[in-house]
Amino acid sequence: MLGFRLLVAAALAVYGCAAQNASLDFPEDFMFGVATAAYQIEGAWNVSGKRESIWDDFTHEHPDWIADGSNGDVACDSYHKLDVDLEMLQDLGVDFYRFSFAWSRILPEGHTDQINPDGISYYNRLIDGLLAAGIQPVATMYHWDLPSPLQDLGGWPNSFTADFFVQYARVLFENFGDRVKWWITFNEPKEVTRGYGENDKAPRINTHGIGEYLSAHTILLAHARTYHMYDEEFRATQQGRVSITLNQDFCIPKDDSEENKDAADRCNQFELGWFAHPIYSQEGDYPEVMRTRIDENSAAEGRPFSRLPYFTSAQVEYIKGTFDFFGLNHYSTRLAEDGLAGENPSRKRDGGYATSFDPSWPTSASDWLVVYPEGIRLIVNWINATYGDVPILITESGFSDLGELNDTGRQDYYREYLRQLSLAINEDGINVIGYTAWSLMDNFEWLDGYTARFGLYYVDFEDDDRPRTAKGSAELYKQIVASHQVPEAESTAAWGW
Ligand code: GBE
Repeated sequence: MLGFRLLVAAALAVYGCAAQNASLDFPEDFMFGVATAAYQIEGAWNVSGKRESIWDDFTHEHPDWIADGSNGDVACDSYHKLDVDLEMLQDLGVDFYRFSFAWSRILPEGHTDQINPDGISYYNRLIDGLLAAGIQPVATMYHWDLPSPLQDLGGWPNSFTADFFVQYARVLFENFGDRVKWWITFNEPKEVTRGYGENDKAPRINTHGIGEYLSAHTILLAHARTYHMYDEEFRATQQGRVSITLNQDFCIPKDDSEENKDAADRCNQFELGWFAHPIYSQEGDYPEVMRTRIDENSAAEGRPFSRLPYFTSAQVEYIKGTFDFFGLNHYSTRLAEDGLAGENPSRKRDGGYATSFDPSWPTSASDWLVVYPEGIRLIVNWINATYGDVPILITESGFSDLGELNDTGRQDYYREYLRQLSLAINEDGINVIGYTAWSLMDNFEWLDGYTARFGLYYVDFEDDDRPRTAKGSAELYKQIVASHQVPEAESTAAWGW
């Protein structure tokens, strides 16, 4: 019996190899990780010297804006459960852990005149714990939790916020840069700007069409200054990498018409190019199509200046090239068509496109997240074609459901997205260096509160102890990380692709 089994196993192995062309789906040095963000997991919102951020204020003042009226006061309580988090990471066998620093845990007032030793020691324990387990820290400086005193001064539309950010970044390099070798200045700046141009992000100051462009401008300069500071003062000794994470749910044309192809291109330029073109393109500066349309709209509105601010030519040069890799968060894909959407004026309306989903695409627990695995292959190809052969690190990707332990939807998502990503690498020759599953565990999902869950681990938010339980997807991911192969589907799928 045993002999027969071995024979079958050997035959399968040979078949498997032949089917896989005897090569791995992912190169040996390809890195796999998982991600979280401070406000979504830490809790301890007012513990050990931490002060309020705009997300504390947002959720406390307006529980009615959150689906279940909840907040991140306790969240996964990772501030107190660091050891458990480290065990989970070790069990997954990941190469890296992407987490974010809570600015107001380190600098309670946002300013460097007061550095909170308990905040520093929390992140020291995290970083040392990771390194002891052979896991690289990938650290995000800003994942949406601006210290409230800086919002009182205007927040990101105020260009001086860049000064405060750079000072904060210096504290991070000085305290952690001896051990952190992968830095991300901002997570999803486009989403940050929505706090000043739409109603779905803190601080919910809806200066649409104006505040969103001003905040993007500040963030781009803050990013570039941080990158140059690293170059000038830290790179020689610390030898790390500094970049930014941009998010794009890729836009493809709704049909073959020229106008909808243009609309899809405008979508990608107005959303991804907005930040990517100044940093990653040869020419630098905002994409031409943004410049033209927003200048024209502003003039037509009778304004004496464009709602899209101008960089000086020195600033264009200064921002250009401030990257060591391309951090990309990618979850989903949209169909774009020519047309007007959003408030007047707004970035959405300036873009002149509307987006929708193909009804055949599988859905998730998030209204914006549908499953279109080819999208990840398309977008890394687009980035490569548009900005050249930059190393791409997928810094987030994942799927939401209502909290099933046998999370077949998430398992199918990872299998299919990773299969497409491996095609991008092996067939298309795109330089993708790593993939990050969002998220290590269920956590505070912003406006959705705890209703939409993204974790590889289930978290029981009813239990004071916040116990974590591995879902099926944790097993699957562990297997993929260890083998660098995507296993054939066991057809758990409710959907057949
Ligand atoms: C990331 O954001 C975040 O980095 C992470 O914190 C979060 O938990 C995770 O993903 C899961 O959400 O038609 O333009 O109004 C926009 C994802 C929908 C960012 C797009 C939803 C960006 C959130 C719809 N947004 N996406 S529309």
